[in-house]
Amino acid sequence: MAAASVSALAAQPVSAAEAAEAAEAAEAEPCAVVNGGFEEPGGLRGQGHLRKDVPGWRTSSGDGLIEIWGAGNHADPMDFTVPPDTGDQFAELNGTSVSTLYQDVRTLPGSTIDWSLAHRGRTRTQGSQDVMRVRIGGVVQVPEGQDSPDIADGGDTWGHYGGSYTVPRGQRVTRVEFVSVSSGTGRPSYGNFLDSVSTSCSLPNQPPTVPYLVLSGSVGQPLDGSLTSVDHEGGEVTYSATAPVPWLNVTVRPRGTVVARAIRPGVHQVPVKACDERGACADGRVVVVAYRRTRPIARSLADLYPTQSATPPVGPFPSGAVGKDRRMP
Ligand SMILES: [Ca+2]
Ligand SMILES: [Ca+2]
Repeated sequence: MAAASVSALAAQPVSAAEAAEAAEAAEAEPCAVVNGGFEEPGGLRGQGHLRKDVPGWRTSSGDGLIEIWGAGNHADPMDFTVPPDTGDQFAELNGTSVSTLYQDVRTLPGSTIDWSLAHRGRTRTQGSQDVMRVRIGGVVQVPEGQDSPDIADGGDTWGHYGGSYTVPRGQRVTRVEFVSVSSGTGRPSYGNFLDSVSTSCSLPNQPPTVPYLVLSGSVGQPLDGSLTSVDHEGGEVTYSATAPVPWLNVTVRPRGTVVARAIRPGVHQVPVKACDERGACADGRVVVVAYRRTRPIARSLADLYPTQSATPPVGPFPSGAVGKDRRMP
């Protein structure tokens, strides 16, 4: 049985500069946090390193100090060694005081941020837990973004958590905060170990495993690209596009040539299908990044919004978005 497969999908934007900008915005990784495992600066051994040179991270602490722990540490007041969740180092949210560590990441409105982290309490005292939250929102906004439920752990093991956040319209910079809520020891400079922080972005309704073709250009301008697929038995492959949106016209011709024309700025997506003559099919997607003709690309990206929802949902984290020992897939 031959299987048609959309094996290679190449971008054909209108210019190299626009290609770079659109691909940067449309690709999945602009929202990644830096140094999420607290491995830099490296080579730190023992507990309690107070640093101002931790790449990527900022702190709410007035002294600007971020606390990093390395191998061979001693978790006073209970004298034992805490292994990092990953790598050689981790952070303590309660550095010299109750504080928040945070990063500002670049985001595409309408995209989804998936986050994950490892959290652990500092003391092993039975029933004692350190508590933190994840807060995600705009850099300046009231109220201050969305809070995760409490993330609470004792000192015996690392707990693993994950959740997601939809970037609202117009929000191109998003602040991801890791907030100390309380310490099981009751001491403001003790508690809330944090490690293995990771974020990733995905465009709305775009399964990351489905190949796609990115077309970029001005509103109203025809955009050309081509889909490539292979029938391993040498038969013909035909293509089709389904579920067009009202402000996007996509035609997929035989041999995989795509012509698209958007009448509204934004990121628009259309599923496509490649089938061989025996009816075996593979799914793909055409992503059209359309911007206002009269604006330079750097500004027009502010106008991007998702196809499926003119107003992205903004609300509390969905129930079940946070669960202990649950990693994001
Ligand atoms: Ca680490
Ligand atoms: Ca501390």
